[in-house]
Amino acid sequence: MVDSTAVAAALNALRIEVPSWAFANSGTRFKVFAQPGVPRDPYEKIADAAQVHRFTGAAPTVSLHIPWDAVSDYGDLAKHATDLGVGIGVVNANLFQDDDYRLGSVAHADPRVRGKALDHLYECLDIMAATGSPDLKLWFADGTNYPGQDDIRDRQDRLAEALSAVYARLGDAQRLLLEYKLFEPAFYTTDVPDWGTAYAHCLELGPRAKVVVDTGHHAPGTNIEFIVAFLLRAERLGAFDFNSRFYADDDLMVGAADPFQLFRIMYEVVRGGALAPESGVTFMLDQCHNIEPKIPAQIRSVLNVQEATAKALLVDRPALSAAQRAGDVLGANAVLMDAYNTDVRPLLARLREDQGLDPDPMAAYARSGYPEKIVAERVGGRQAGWEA
Ligand code: LRH
Ligand code: MN
Repeated sequence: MVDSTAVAAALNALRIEVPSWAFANSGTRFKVFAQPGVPRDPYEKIADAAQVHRFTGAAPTVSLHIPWDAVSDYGDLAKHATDLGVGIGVVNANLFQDDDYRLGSVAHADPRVRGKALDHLYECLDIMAATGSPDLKLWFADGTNYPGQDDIRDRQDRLAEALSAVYARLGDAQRLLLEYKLFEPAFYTTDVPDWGTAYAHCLELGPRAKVVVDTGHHAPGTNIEFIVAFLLRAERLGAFDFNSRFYADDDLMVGAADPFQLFRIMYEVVRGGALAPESGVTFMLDQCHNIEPKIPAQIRSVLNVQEATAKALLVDRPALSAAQRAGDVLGANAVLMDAYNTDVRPLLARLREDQGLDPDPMAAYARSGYPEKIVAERVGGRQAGWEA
C-alpha cells in the first residue's frame, strides 16, 4: 500500500531549479528566433524565472551562466532575486565561446590558454561567494575533431590538473559539479564524454565533486536510469540537467519526448532516497525554447517533472520487491506500469490548492497579464541570448 501523506509531503518538498538562459533567445546554427518580451538583462531573466515559482510553488532558485549573466554587482542581483521570492542557485562556467578555446580550454595544449580558463573558473568561485551559490557547475566543450589532432591522455592530465586546482579553492559548503556530454561541439573525442569519465575524475578530486546527469547528453538508447542508480549508490550524483530529446542534445522540454524515461529516472531517484532536498541532489532544467513561449514552457517543464515524480512515488514498493524476489517478471513490471499509467494530475491539482496555488498553473499564468506586460515594457535594448 502507498502512504498518500508521504507522497504529498515528498511532492510538496520537490524543488526544481530553472536556468536563466531558458528565458533568453536561443536556437540552432540555422536560426535564433527572437521573441517579443524576451529579457534584455539578468534582472529581467530573474523576474521571468520568479513567475515560474509564483505559479508552481516549486522553482525557488535560478541557475546563472557566466558571462551571459554578468553584472557589475552580484550581491545586488542576489538581492533582486530575493525581493522576487527566489534565490540564485548553481553558477555555470562558460569556456566554450572564446576564440582562444578553439582547441580547448582546460585541456588545451597551450598553458596560456589553460591559465585563462582557470582564471574564469576562479572568477565563478568569486561570483558564488557574492551570490551565496552552493555549486559550481562545469561543462567543458573541450575535445577534438580528428584522430591525431591532440593526445587523448595528455588532455586528461591537463583536465585533471585544472579540476584539482579549482577543487582546492572550493569553500567548505561549496561543491564542484562535473557535467559530461557524448559529443558536440567536438565530434571525435570529448574530454568528459560519459558518466564513467566524470565519475572517475570526481573520485580523484574528493567528496565534494559530484556528477551532473544531463538527460540529453547520452548516445541514443542509453539506459540513463541505470547511470542514476549507480551514481546514487556511490553518492556521486550531484545534479540533473533535465530536458528531453528525440535525436541529439535537442534541449526540449523535459518529459516531452519520452515521459516514460523520465518516470523511470525519477523512480530510481525515489528508490535511492534522493528526492528530499537534503539528499544533496539538485534538480535543474537545462532547456532552450527555440520556437515556443519561454515562461509557459518552463512552467510546463516543472509540471512534467512533478507528474513523473508523483507516478514514481505511487509505485507500490513492497509489492514490487515481493514480485522481484519471487522472480515474477510480468508481475514486477505490472507494478511499475500501474504507477506509470496512473493519472496524477488531480492529485497535483489538489496539492496546489492546499498550498493556495491555482490548480492549473499554465492557465493561471496565461490570464495573469504578465505575458502582455513584458511585451509592452521590453521595447528597445538588446534581447538576451547565448552571448554575453
Ligand atoms: C551543454 C549544456 C551545459 C550548459 C549549456 C547551456 O550542452 O548542457 O549544461 O552550459 O548546455
Ligand atoms: Mn546541461
